[in-house]
Amino acid sequence: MNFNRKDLSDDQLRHIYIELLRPRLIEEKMLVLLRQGKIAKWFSGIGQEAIAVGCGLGLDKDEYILPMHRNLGVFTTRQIPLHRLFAQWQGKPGGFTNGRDRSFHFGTQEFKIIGMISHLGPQLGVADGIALGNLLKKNNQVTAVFSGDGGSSEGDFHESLNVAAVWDLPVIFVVENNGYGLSTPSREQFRMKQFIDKGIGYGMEAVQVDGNNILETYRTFKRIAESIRANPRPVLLECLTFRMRGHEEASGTKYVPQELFDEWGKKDPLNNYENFLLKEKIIDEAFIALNRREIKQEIEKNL
Ligand SMILES: Cc1ncc(C[n+]2csc(CCOP(=O)(O)OP(=O)(O)O)c2C)c(N)n1
Repeated sequence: MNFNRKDLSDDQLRHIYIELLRPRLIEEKMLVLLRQGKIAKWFSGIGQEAIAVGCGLGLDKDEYILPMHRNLGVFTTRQIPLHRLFAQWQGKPGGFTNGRDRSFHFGTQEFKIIGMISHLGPQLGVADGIALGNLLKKNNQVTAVFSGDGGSSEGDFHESLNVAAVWDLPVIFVVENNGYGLSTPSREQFRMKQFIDKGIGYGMEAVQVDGNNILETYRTFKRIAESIRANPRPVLLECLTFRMRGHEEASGTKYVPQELFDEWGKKDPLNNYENFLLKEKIIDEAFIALNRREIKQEIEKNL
């Protein structure tokens, strides 16, 4: 994986590293809590973190993001206090839905995150509505909404992209193309080669990015957001990645060939970025150990 730092300072590169590390360590802890029966279910984003983190860092804090079930990095980059997230997932008071929900189906106006709609596709239309409001208010804000490759087979995907194109709505439609919609592989889901090819049909700019390369995702979100603020329009952003665990923890991964895990394991977003920073001497082993320790302490303190 090639990383190009361009104009990013050492401090910025280190900050991005910590933002990428945090959701990974939170997830590892949640997987332990799941085994202990302290949370009911978990949708893992391990291996896909660079997309949510790149989005959270690339947009302004007052711009709406509509994440999905694998986008923990959106919540952590918005600096939501961890005790509130942990309370939410454990169905405790102090979360965002007063114990009524224990998954990723929650939002928070305070942090400009709209809760995922379980039916997947409909949330793209909600992003259109927010973007229309922004357009009418002329506030130059961008909205980012996530869909999986599987979710894109729902009719709402077409309707939402089409109207956004026709009305020049300032939305980034993020497609996390991870090759599977639950157990259905892409080849049984659609015939096109890549999502950016859909851009032509909608008359919409479409950009493809290595979704595991944090500098690429961050920079692409930032660049597209700046461009949309100046010139309101939708952009389709296809992020190529892979789901390294099951759809959710109970459903297993028997249907995924081992070669795919081997291939994508080598493209792990955190390991690759860490190795790049080590090689460039921007961080050292002591920095890694310190930050891992600090984040783990932060997690324990907030449980
Ligand atoms: C209408 C509807 N069908 C099925 C589901 C169950 N479901 C939730 S997520 C999901 C898989 C979606 O796959 P994809 O969009 O590729 O996202 P990924 O899980 O790969 O991140 C399914 C089948 C649902 N929530 N709503």
